[in-house]
Amino acid sequence: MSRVDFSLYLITDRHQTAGRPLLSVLAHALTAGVKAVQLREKDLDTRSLIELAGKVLSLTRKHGALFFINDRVDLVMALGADGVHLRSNSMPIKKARRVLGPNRLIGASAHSVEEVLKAETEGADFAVLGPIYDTPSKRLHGDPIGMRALEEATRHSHLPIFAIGGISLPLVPESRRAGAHGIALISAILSAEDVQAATGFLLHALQTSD
Ligand code: TZP
Repeated sequence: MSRVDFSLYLITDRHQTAGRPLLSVLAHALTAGVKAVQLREKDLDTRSLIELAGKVLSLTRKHGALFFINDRVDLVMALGADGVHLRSNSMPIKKARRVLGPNRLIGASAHSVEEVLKAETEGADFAVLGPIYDTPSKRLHGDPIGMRALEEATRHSHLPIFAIGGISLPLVPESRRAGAHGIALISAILSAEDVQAATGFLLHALQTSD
């Protein structure tokens, strides 16, 4: 059985919480059933990041959710987090595996089918492919690659693949039909007026479009 037993992967951006404290928004999402959170706060220095990571770790533990940290293999080890999320300019997957061992999870960002296949060969546990659609922070993530690319990736790879980039509730069935294991997102939860309700609807849509 895949060790990736979650289908909703919530990624943080404390600038997209509509002015609310990140921890309280995360608490609502976790209460509604989110089972995997990735801390991705690229503008924080190490000291501030580790402080925030410690708080998010406690919160995820309290709710029985997995906790990933973007890019920082060192912080994952220092805090005992559940996994790391690697970008194309992060530590290479194989090197990260040597540090993290076989039990911690490694997620890898991919922007093309080729990058998914590379992540699989190198030993990632799952891939996050996108941006599938336009996102508010589009310029940072490149041009949308579309559902076709997701379909192709899921046909060619055995890795669990999460669709990312402009994914919101109406796009869940389409993502599933394209073979996605799940969805990864920021704004559809963090910027929602009612975070708990938005999370609940997304989880329900994922469960019913299996
Ligand atoms: N990687 C590709 S798109 C993206 C990341 C981190 C942003 C996703 O944000 P949203 O708000 O879910 O579209």
